[in-house]
Amino acid sequence: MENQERKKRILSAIKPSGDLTLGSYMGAIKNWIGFQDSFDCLYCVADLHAITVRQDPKELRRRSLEQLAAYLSAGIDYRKSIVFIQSHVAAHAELSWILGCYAMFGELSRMTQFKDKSQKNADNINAGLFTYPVLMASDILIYNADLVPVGDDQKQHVELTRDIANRFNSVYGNVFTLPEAFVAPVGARIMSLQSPENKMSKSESDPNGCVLLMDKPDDIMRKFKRAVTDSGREIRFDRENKPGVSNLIEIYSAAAGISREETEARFEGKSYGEFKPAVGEAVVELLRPIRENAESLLRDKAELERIYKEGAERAAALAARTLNKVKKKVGLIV
Ligand code: AQP
Repeated sequence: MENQERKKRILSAIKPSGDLTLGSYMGAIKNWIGFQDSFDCLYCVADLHAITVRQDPKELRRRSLEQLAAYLSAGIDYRKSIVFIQSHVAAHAELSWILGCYAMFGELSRMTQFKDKSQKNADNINAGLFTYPVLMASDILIYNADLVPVGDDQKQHVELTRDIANRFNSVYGNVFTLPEAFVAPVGARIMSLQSPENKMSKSESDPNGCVLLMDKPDDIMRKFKRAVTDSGREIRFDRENKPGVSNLIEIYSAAAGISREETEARFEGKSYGEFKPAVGEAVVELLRPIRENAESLLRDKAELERIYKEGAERAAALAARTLNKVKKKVGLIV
């Protein structure tokens, strides 16, 4: 209908550079599920971004499929949202080349993630690591996404995407929608179980600090029983002075769907020894259906393939429109 407003479009991606964690689920994927009713959503497995750091090819393939299965089993509905694998839509890489000609060396050099990753991968500071934000800009702009749900570390890249889009639009007219970083109103920030001052992340070196989405119940329980707390006794939320306990409260509250205060009240007078396994059990129950559904999807390779191919086709159709327009604008023969 003509006067019906178009839903805002969301694009979000996670790169399969490690196994998904409880943090990726509680901080990102869980929000994605909720967005599906109010927004027009595209969710992608950013495998091209993953190869900016050297990957074992077999592992990368396993993780890409596992990540896709996890999206679906967690509640991303491939009929509502477009779910796809980045490298299946060649237009991302094509647009990325063009946009690279509108991104400045100086601004790319200022990206903090580039600086961090260069330090961590001093023996492989490749050009892909440097132009990573250009590919990300292409992922976003090719779909004219309005909103990009991101963690803090990616906000700078969304700003850069806007700068590139603005620069392009100022020469060629209104080609790209200017996207905004979207910080979801709810969304837990989950810290490592072993060093709660650091974010739980898929590249964490201590396996006990990080709960994987596909972890079995025994592993989850073991990790929570070993979780770092503090020398006090109270189960009270205080990030600064009690980071370990506060993180466990955050996790329990998110898993049980209650507030921090309710969690504190539920465990008032209980010891850490009682609290830690209770958090473990809540997480086991939260992740059980996701893992089981993902495992059965992964056994049905044909179905998974059907889903990602359909997703790629739908995404490619949208992407082709933008890419064609861009090519014409810059003077390529289409
Ligand atoms: N612990 C977390 N708490 C809340 N949100 C989190 N996210 C990740 N970890 C947490 C959110 O998930 C999305 C994907 O983030 P990511 O790919 O940057 O995940 P990561 O585990 O943090 O990855 P690494 O360790 O930084 O891996 P590499 O080095 O390969 O990039 C984001 O929306 C993020 O906010």
